[in-house]
Amino acid sequence: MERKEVLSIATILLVGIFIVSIVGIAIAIPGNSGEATSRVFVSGNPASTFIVKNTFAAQHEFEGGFTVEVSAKGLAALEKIPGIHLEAVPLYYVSGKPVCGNDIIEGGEKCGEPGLPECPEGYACENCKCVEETAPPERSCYPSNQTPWGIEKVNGGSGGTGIKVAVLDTGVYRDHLDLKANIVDCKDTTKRGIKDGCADRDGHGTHVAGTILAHAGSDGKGIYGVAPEAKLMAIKVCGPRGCWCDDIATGIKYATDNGANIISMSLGGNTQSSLINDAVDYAVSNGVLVVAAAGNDGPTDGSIDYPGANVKVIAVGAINRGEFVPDWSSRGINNGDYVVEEREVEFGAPGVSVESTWKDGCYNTISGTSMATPHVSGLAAKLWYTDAETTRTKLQELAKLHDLYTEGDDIATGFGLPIAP
Ligand SMILES: [Ca+2]
Ligand SMILES: [Ca+2]
Ligand SMILES: [Ca+2]
Ligand SMILES: [Ca+2]
Repeated sequence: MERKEVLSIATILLVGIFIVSIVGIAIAIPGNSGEATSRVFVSGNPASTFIVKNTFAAQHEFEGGFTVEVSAKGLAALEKIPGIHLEAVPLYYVSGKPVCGNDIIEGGEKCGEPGLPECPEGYACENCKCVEETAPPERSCYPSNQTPWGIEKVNGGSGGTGIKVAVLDTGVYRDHLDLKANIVDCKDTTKRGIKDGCADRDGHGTHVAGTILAHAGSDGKGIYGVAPEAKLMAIKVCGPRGCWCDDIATGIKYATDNGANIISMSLGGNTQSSLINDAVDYAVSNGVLVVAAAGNDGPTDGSIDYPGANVKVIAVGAINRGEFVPDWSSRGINNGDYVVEEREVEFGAPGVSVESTWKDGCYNTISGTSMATPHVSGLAAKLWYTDAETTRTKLQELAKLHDLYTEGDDIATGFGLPIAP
C-alpha cells in the first residue's frame, strides 16, 4: 500500500509539472513560423514529451522519442521544460558541386541551391531560374554519350536484374524516358511522416538515379547507367534547405522495411547523427548494403563526411577521367591496412564531368562525390553476390586490382576503383 501512495505522489508531481509547463508554453511560445528553424530529437518523461508533441507536431517518430521542427524562440521554450532531453538533428547537404555557382541570376528568382526556396508548383528550376514547367515531348533530347565515360570505366551498362536500389536524395523526375520503367517506389520523408510522391525540384536525385540504373528508354536512344535492369526506390529526403538527418533516418528505415538491397546516399555532413547511426545499424543487420558520398570538402585528411564515415557505410571518393583525384574530393584517415575503419574512404569512382539524366527529361553533366557514389551503388546492383556482406567484400577485392592515387589503401580512394569483371 505504501508503494501505491508513493506512486500517487509521483503522479501528482508529474501532473503539477504538466500544468506548469502548459502555462509556461502558452506564455513562452509566441508562434513557430516565419523564423529560422532547427530540428531536435525529443526524449524524456512521458508527461513532458506529451506536452511537446501537442505543441509542436512530430516530424518523425523513433524509438524512445520523436523529432520536431522549432523556431529559435520555440527551442528556448523547450529548453525550459523539465524532464525532457533535447538532441540537435544535423542538416546534411547533397554532395554534388553547386550547379548555379554564386552569380546573381538576372530576371528571376534564383533557385537550385541549398537554402533557396523551391520553385512554386507548376514551375521548374532551369539554369538557376524558376520557369514554367512544360511536359517534354517524347525524346526531345539525346545524351551526348549514351554510355558516359564513368559507365565504361567500371564496365557497367548491363545487369542488375532483381535488385532494388533506394536512392535517398532530392527525389526523381519520374517521367524521364530513361528511368520510368525502372521506378518501383516514390516516397517523400521531408514532410511529417512518409508521403507518396518524390518530385525532384533540384535535379541532383534524378542525376544520381540515372547513373545507377538508366535504361536508355524504350527506343534505346537514351543514356545507360551501370545496372539498367535494377529497380529504383526514389525516396526524397532533401528539401530546399538541405537534408535533415531525421528525414534521412526515416528513409533508411523505410527502404529497409520495403525490400531495398542497396541504399545509395549522395549526401553528408561533418556531424554524426545518432538517428542515422541507429537506422544504418538497422539496415545493415537486415542485410542492406549502404553506400554514401565521401564529401566535397577535401583535400584535408579526415574531411570525409558522415554517413559515409560510418564504418558500416561504404564511402566513395571521386576521380576524373584520367583517374586523378580532384582536390575537393574529401579524404579519409586511412592507415593503409586494407581494413575499413571509422572515417576511412573505401573506393574511388568517376565523379568529374559525369553525364546523366536530369529533372527536365533531358541530360546534364555535373561533378561531385555525389556522382562517384552511384557508380559504386550501381556496381553493387550489377554484381550482387548473394548478400550485402559478400558483395562489399567482392567490391573490395575488385578495387584492389585497380589501385589509384598513392600506392595501396589510401585516404582519397581507399581500396581503389572497383571494375566489373
Ligand atoms: Ca567533411
Ligand atoms: Ca565508411
Ligand atoms: Ca584501415
Ligand atoms: Ca591507392
